[in-house]
Amino acid sequence: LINLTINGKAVAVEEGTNILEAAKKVNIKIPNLCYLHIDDIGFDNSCASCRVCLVNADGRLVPSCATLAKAGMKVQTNTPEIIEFRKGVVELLLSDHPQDCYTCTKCGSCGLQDIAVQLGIKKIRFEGERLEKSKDNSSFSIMRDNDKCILCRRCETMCNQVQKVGVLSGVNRGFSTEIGTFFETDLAKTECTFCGQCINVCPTGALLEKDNTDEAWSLLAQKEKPVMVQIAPAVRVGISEEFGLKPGTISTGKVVAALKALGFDYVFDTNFAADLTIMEEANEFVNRLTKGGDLPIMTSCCPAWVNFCESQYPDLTKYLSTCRSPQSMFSPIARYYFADKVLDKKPDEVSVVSIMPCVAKKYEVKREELGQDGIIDTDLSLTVRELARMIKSAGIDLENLEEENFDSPLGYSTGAADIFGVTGGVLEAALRTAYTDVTKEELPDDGIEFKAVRGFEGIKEATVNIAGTDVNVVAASSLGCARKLMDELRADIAAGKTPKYHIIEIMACPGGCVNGGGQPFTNGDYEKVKARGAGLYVIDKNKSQRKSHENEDIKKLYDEFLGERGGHNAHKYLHTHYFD
Ligand code: HC1
Ligand code: SF4
Repeated sequence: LINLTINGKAVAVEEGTNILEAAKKVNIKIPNLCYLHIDDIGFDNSCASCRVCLVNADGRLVPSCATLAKAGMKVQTNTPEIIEFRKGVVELLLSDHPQDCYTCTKCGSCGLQDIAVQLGIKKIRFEGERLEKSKDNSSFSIMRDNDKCILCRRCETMCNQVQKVGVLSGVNRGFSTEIGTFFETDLAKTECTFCGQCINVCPTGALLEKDNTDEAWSLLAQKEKPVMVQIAPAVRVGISEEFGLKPGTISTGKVVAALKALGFDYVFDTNFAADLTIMEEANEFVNRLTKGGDLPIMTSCCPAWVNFCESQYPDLTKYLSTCRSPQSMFSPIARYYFADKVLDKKPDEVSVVSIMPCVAKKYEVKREELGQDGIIDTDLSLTVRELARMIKSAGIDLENLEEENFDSPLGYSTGAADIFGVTGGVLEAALRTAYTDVTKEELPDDGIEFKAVRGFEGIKEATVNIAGTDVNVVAASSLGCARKLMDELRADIAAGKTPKYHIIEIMACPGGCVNGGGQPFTNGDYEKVKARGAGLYVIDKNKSQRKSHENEDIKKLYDEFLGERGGHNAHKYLHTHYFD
């Protein structure tokens, strides 16, 4: 341990600790802006670009995020000189920042705004040249506005260090420095997966989801055209934080009530389609296992992962399950089954909106293969943050709403569906049904929780014995972890070895959809992500049915509309193909 003093207080820290973290140990908070460290996912942004966290260490002004604590060091964090210096730094940042806080989407959750308030900045003393920087609205998922970028480099760190996609980096020099892409290519034309993790760490409004709330209001205004809405598993735990509730609070009934209050005609559940996904995916796995098909089977419900696989590992797309994601299974069922059978409407006489914790879902809904006869299956995909904004602007008091139930029949789901929203959950849900498909027996109640694939480590492995066969499974979250597994798989195939795993689950966002690029901002607090995941496991535990194949409404859907699992109609409405 290293002993030093900070503002006269003795502190002992491990070697390699920076001053900023050392100060936290004695409850001294050093104001900072660009610094962010998320231990659980290996994210460390301590490039000291903003200089807000300057302290005096042994007589020298140094950035506390990028300076390691040393034995005997004497640190001052809040002398008048330092406070004045910090104010100056923030004023300089503000002097080159658009002054449109009132209309900026990030207003209220902006790190720059927060630090200006915290430091009590009342006026900006500096005026100088301002450069108009680039904007990029080329993708369906992400908006980039470099005028609002403070060059903190968090997005770059996320994309390179954690996601290992490598799309974003600093370009140009000096005052002209910007965060950009290779040759300033539009984001839509790069290998960006639209995972949105860069948005989640951006302190300002420089990176945001593409806002589709205006289109949503327009759909709601068309009274002659019913609007159906589906909500993803991780939405019911994610949205709570937007309304001041504790992370992980289960808000299912309140979101349903809020959506009804907003004017959605039918409030359904993506979970219903998650159960349906398991019916198809478990069937596909068992077929591949017993008939010598391509193994491992890789889950395909995460659209950023699918994008990543298509662009970085096109040779491995044949291992992806051909199942569409639950979002994209739900919409054709809503359009071609519910609209027709229950509403007596044509597929294009209804609208389908999804609420997702994700920005890549906005891209997924635009994929041409996820529609037919010129009708796009899902009209719009909104993030949790967009939904929260709509609820707030309608003056709906979510916290005090009386809970309501989903509409039927596309609103019922088993516990297997809820856990889709957390890393390892799709795999666990698939095992619960694949086991029964192979053995024709039910897992005992105390055997349905596959604990080895739970938790927030990036890669979790297990071996499950099904009818005498050892099935090796693995769940990975983050694209960096995905890359590791894909490199291993590629190497095994090249060496003529049997691949190590039978089933691979991949979620692009660390922790899964509970940490999606469309969830409420956590400011790097990974405990919030864990609490959301724990909330989903509670929902699962409290459900009377916890295996997808027990869902009676799904059975009815096969009887009345789809026919056999994996059959002709199932392929038409529930499966897809990939680009390689
Ligand atoms: Fe997800 Fe999925 S779990 S991808 O993480 O398979 O977004 O929540 O909706 O489609 O069900 C996201 C979450 C979500 C799909 C499901
Ligand atoms: Fe990188 Fe994901 Fe951001 Fe794209 S969305 S730039 S892949 S972090």
